[in-house]
Amino acid sequence: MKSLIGITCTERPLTPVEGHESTMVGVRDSYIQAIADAGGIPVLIPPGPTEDILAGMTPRLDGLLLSGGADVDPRYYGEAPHPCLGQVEPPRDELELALARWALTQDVPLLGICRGHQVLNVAASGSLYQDLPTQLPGALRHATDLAHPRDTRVHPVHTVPGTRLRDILGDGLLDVNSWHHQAVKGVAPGLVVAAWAPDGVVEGLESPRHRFIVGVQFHPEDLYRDDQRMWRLFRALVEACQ
Ligand SMILES: [Mn+2]
Repeated sequence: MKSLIGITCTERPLTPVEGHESTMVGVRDSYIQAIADAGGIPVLIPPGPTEDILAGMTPRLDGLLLSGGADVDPRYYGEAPHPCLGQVEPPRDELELALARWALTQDVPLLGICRGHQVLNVAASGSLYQDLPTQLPGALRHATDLAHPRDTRVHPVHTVPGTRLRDILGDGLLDVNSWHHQAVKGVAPGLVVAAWAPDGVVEGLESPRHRFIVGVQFHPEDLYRDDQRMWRLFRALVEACQ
């Protein structure tokens, strides 16, 4: 039996052409395709389910992919909003923090990507830079110009010896895409840094005491088609679910 992997979705208003006073829920198709190509069954999870829906859904999921998206509300790590904080999506914060805590408690395999990597850290009581350019002025440029293709490699990352991420991605040069202006600041207790950018930004996190709890700040779903190592990351999630 193939594993059911829940993928969290985002919500946005429909355009006037699509219909007024209603919202669209979805996720970039590369996440869905990556799970399918790794041998899993993608299941989309909309923001804002009621507690009973969530309670009925989670036991049927074998694993989770927390996808990329808007900024995490800093109140979840006890900070006031910084002037450069971007858009937040409270129903999605609530959902994903609950799912991440469920995965941590029940040892359910979880891969967090970009925002999902940050959500994982916050769910485990870590904190974030709300805006890298202003809060870590020496940092590389991690927010790539939106005109570039999603697979544009803009900076290297170095995996940490002894980590699961090193086992999966190897020790070779890993050039990655980068579509974030927030980043992990205080690493949560129980998580370890598994990959760094050369400027010290945390690009990978994992939990050594779980089956598979991994976060990456880059976007492997946009890289795996021509980088087998990125496919192995999704494959490792699917295999951990079986
Ligand atoms: Mn980056």
